[in-house]
Amino acid sequence: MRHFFFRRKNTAKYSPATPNVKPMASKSKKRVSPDAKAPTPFDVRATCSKFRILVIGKANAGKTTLLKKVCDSIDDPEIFSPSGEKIDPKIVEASRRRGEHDITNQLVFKSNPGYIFHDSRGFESGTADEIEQVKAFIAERAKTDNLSQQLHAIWYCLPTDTNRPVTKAEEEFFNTGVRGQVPLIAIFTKIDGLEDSAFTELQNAGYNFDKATKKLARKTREMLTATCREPLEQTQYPPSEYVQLGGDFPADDESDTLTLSAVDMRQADTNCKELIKKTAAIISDDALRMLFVSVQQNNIGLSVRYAASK
Ligand SMILES: Nc1nc2c(ncn2[C@@H]2O[C@H](COP(=O)(O)OP(=O)(O)O)[C@@H](O)[C@H]2O)c(=O)[nH]1
Ligand SMILES: [Mg+2]
Repeated sequence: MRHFFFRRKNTAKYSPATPNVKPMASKSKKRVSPDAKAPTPFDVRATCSKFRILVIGKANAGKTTLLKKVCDSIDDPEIFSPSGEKIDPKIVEASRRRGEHDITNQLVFKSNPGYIFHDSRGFESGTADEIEQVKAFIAERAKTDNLSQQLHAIWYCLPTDTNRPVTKAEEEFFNTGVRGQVPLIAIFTKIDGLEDSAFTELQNAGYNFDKATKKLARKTREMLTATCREPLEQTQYPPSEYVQLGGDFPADDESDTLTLSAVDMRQADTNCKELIKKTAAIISDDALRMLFVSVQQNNIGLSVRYAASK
């Protein structure tokens, strides 16, 4: 029996955690805070009702899968121009095929319109132009005093199922301080793929099936540290935080009894709680953190409603 037969139950199709739901009201309600000094989500929403995130990652890094999960959506996002006009997805698809990609477009999921995402396709080798483009976009957003137009966080997706998860171009991104003051989380995706490589390495090293399975969590964590985390930590402007999607390996170094498995984020029972928790933790501005939590709480509310109706 191949080891992943019992670890993976449902890898064939993306299966959503919740169905798509009606959009929540986007207009902020004016409420008076009981404590006038402390900002509440309602106060913040009066000037900025959306949390704006730049998502960076090569094609197939798992960005769309992640965003759908965060927003509890099975549908693709709607696309809006920088001035807020809705764009026909077919036009975007055509330009994507021609190799163009517009980072300034705003992606919004009907199921959680509290988020605005900007999508950047990441950096392959020799993509100095693309790094410049992202740098210009971040710099332009940093210039504005308008909180709702600023970038509030960057989610940088790195697929771990490749030989070199952190490319030279990506090291350059982190060495040249492109992100400025915007908090950035490095998100390691496709950990289940890394785990498969770890299993192969263990078997190649002579471990039988049972032994390899017992050592798997530790080995995967070691590979994650060596090939993903350390190269980023050694850069001049490293990420503010790190999250591995679907692979929460405890820091138990000596025992060989860790049998936790990584999960494929396409599975229905996966979630992004760790990413949400860490994103909230790296937002230094109190008011913005409150906005983020309130945008996300709407989502948790939706999840709870869905669970109750099942
Ligand atoms: N094995 C595995 N595949 C995934 C995972 N997340 C997404 N994928 C698949 O990887 C491919 C690219 O994902 P997508 O979210 O479209 O990536 P994007 O191009 O960065 O938006 C799709 O076929 C997804 O179904 C994961 O956690 N594990
Ligand atoms: Mg995508």
